[in-house]
Amino acid sequence: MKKVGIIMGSDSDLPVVEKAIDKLKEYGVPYEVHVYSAHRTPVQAGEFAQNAQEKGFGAIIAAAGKAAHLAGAVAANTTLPVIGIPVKSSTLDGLDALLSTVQMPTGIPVATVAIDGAANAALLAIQILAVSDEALSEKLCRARAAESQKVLEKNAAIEVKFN
Ligand code: RP5
Repeated sequence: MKKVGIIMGSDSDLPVVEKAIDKLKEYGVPYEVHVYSAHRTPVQAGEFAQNAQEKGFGAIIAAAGKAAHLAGAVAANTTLPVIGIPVKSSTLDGLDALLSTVQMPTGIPVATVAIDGAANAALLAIQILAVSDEALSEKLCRARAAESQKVLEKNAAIEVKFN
């Protein structure tokens, strides 16, 4: 199976990124985790992206806060799908990171999840790998069905209480 690369701009992003790591573990998807910064270690961030395809990665998740250029800088250096997590790490509540991550110029897409949306970033990466992995795709379907079942049970309890 292809690996998912997870990179973050600072180790201070780890509490958010851990939710993505947990989700990849849950699905048994191999991953690597690194700290590379678009601003503080731009050479290493670029090299990681340039070598990612031949190193067996199938998708890259990039998490950063403030003027968050990491996902965009990575996307500029690979044609692998790049998923950006805007991290809430400043006085602007993550809106700065959201806009910096989502507003990419045409030609260099970044699939941006919600502010601190690390679990969804992992799920999106898993969905990308599942396009060519039937067992993974079935796991995703089972998880969706289980989620639906939970909501149906909550609905039944609410209906009994109020109707
Ligand atoms: C960004 O600046 C990082 O991704 C982090 O969210 C934020 C703050 O970094 P530190 O000053 O905590 O290292 O580049």
